[in-house]
Amino acid sequence: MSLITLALSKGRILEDSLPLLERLGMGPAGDIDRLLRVPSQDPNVHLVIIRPADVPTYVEHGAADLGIVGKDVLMEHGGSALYEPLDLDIACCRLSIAAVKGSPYADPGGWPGGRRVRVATKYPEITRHYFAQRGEQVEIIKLYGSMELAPLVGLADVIVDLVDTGNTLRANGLIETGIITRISSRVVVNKASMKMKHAALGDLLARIGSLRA
Ligand code: PRT
Ligand code: MG
Repeated sequence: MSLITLALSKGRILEDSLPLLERLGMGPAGDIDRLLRVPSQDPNVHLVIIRPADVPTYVEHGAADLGIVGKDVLMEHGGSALYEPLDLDIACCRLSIAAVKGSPYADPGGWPGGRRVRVATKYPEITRHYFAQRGEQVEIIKLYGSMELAPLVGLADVIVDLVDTGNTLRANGLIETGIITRISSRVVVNKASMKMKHAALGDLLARIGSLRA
């Protein structure tokens, strides 16, 4: 049996992944608040717990054989260097466009003309692609967090951000004006690992798949 390394996205995806891993007999066998690399209850599986945005990189380079990561992060990372065999249907949300309620940018009839619309987002690649496909030339303002603040202080006209309940938008006087895509967490697999550890990974993927069926 080959040793398998599974990369987990720290934060809310980890929270949603843990019950799944427990049911697979692969829960962490160590202090996940301190350790970055933890053995699991399965002696053949090791866990690495990293920033969500780093998961595709670890798996792409084979530092982890597989990983659990948000579709938002995968889309922003781009490329087809990874297999994406399973949708886990956890940490679900949507990637949406939002504007200040009552502002011209919240008007369903369309944005005011005159100058390029400024879009604040943590997802410049997805955003650029989305608006380009619609023939809209936008100015993208890359932020690392608290996108909701940007239109309130005049840094941007609209934001592209993840929305779940909509409470954060509402609390900040923003309104969702469009949905770019639905998001959930996916299993991604390194292509070389899939060949070299075919039996072990195939078995593991089948077990994960049967869990969610
Ligand atoms: O720490 P680091 O910057 O590396 O990552 P992070 O802070 O983005 O991680 P974390 O723990 O927030 O997890 C992010 C991942 O969880 C995303 O990549 C998504 O795949 C998934 N996810 C699911 C979400 C949400 N739901 C979500 N609601 N990520 C973020 N949110 C935020 C959103 O950005 C907004 O600020 O929650 C707020 C909106 O929630 P509602 O319920 O008020 O609408
Ligand atoms: Mg964070």
